[in-house]
Amino acid sequence: MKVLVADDDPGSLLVAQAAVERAGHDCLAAANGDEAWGLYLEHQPDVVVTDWMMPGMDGLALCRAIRSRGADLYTYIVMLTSQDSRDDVLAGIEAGADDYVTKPLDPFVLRARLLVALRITTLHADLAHYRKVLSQQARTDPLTGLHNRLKLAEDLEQLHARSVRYGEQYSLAMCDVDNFKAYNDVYGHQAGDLALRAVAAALRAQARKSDGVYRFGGEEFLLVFPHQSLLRAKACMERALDAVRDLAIPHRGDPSGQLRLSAGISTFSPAQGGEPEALLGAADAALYAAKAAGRNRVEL
Ligand code: GH3
Ligand code: MG
Ligand code: MG
Ligand code: MG
Repeated sequence: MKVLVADDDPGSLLVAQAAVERAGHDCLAAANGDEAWGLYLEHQPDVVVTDWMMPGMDGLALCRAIRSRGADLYTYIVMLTSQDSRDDVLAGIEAGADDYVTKPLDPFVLRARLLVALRITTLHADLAHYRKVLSQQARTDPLTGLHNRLKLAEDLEQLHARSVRYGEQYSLAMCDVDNFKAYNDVYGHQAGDLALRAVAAALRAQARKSDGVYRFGGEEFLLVFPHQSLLRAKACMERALDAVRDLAIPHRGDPSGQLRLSAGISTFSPAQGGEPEALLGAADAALYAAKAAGRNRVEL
């Protein structure tokens, strides 16, 4: 661990520093609270061992400053104090300290407390890791690996707010595999799954990096084109439909004998306004029109 020790008493600082280093940790030493805060910001230590009474920023203020940052990773704080009255201990813990050690400092006591610190910081690091993994998982469709509807809702809200603020347009395309129920009926559900994965990969590969590609539901995909007009988005979708046709996945249940898509486009323009929900509805209505007009096409 990286351990920051702060104490305005040079003797006490040396004892603490030696104990930290003997325990095998990297030690940063500060002669007062302000210096400690500077080192903290620069080095993000795992543990802070701080004296209570220091000129300038005292231990209590240092605790509060560290806690108010709400950093991703937890900093374990040990207060060093000769003030071991009950009230003082409570004030220290309330300010954000995890533990306290009374002065004069016994190096063995500090080593023991650092073992606890290691346990707690490891726990927090694990927690942060799982939180990140779960958050990614919650936004990913397991079959296709594309982003899912939750991520779409978040991204769309952000894009919409940005577009309103800067007066920019953007377009959405809702697309749906043609006669996919028949595909499952003829080839089986597992083959259907494989086809959906192939379609998803083709859509993702064909789209630009800045375009969003999401699995909206069953065999429906949603594409988001930031800054793009209706006609530009239509051209993009025509290419996407080409890319899926180029996969040449045999489909006996489709008149063409191959797996194909239909799509509907809608656009947000700052002049007309409108909410993302309405845009999704409009793209869905355009998709319905594409289906009604014979499928395998893009409608506005
Ligand atoms: P249309 O051309 O009008 O879109 O006809 P369709 O048959 O594609 O439309 P429908 O909504 O009737 O059928 C969609 C089918 O997609 C039904 C459902 O079983 C299938 N489906 C949805 N999700 C999955 C999936 O994850 N895997 C597989 N294999 N099939 C799925
Ligand atoms: Mg002091
Ligand atoms: Mg369909
Ligand atoms: Mg459908």
